[in-house]
Amino acid sequence: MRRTVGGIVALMTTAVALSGCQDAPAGADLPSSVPSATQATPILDLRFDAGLVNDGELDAEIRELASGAGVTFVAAGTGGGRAIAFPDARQSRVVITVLDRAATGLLDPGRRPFVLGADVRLDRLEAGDDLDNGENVVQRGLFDDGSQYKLQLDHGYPSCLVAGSTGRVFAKSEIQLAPGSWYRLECRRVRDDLTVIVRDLAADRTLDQVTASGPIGDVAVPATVPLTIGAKAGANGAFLASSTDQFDGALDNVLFAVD
Ligand SMILES: [Ca+2]
Ligand SMILES: [Ca+2]
Repeated sequence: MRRTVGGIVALMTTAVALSGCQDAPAGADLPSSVPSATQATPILDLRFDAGLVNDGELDAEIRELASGAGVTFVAAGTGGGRAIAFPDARQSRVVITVLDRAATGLLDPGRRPFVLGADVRLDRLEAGDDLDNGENVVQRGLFDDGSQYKLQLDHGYPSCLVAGSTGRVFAKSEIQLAPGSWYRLECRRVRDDLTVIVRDLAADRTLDQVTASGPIGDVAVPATVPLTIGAKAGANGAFLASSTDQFDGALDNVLFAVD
């Protein structure tokens, strides 16, 4: 399924509609100001149909780092095209790094609203052992960098984390993803609100959205720190063979859009 700005807005419309339902999950209220079709700009739009290519605005330097076998291209879910599949984390370590080649700062949303998303299909739930403990989907910045944004799965539960100059907010869904099925996950930051949205792509329906709130402030990471897909990398994009939270499964439609 191709991801467009129109698609983001459609999902937001769904989210707003949900918040008005009596059975909407607690914390699902959304702020009135959300990125609109004319404002949200895809900075990263990785569809994997033609390889590791960015269709978004960023002049992206994309690298794949692996200790053994790398990602493979597999048939995508609904909508056709291709997705990338990571090898079993217990057999090969892989991370895809994305750098802002011209140091434009486009990967730093600052205080503006942004959306970070990906379609995911887990191979299995993590083993939770020394070799496989967590599923990192997309992130920029490490815990010690001050600013960070991150979309991850923890025992199959999607969550979003954003840290900025004034605080850190974490939003976690109560929906545990089923291995083998495609889901669209989004993290949306608007002012002090961070919302995680989980959508079942086969059923074409939003399963959950949870908003957490608190001070976040300015989100900016040094230009030398890459955005990473499927695992984290060390400072300056160095490969971390010791990382245990590699994603196990297939990814598609990685998106980062800023208002
Ligand atoms: Ca694709
Ligand atoms: Ca894993």
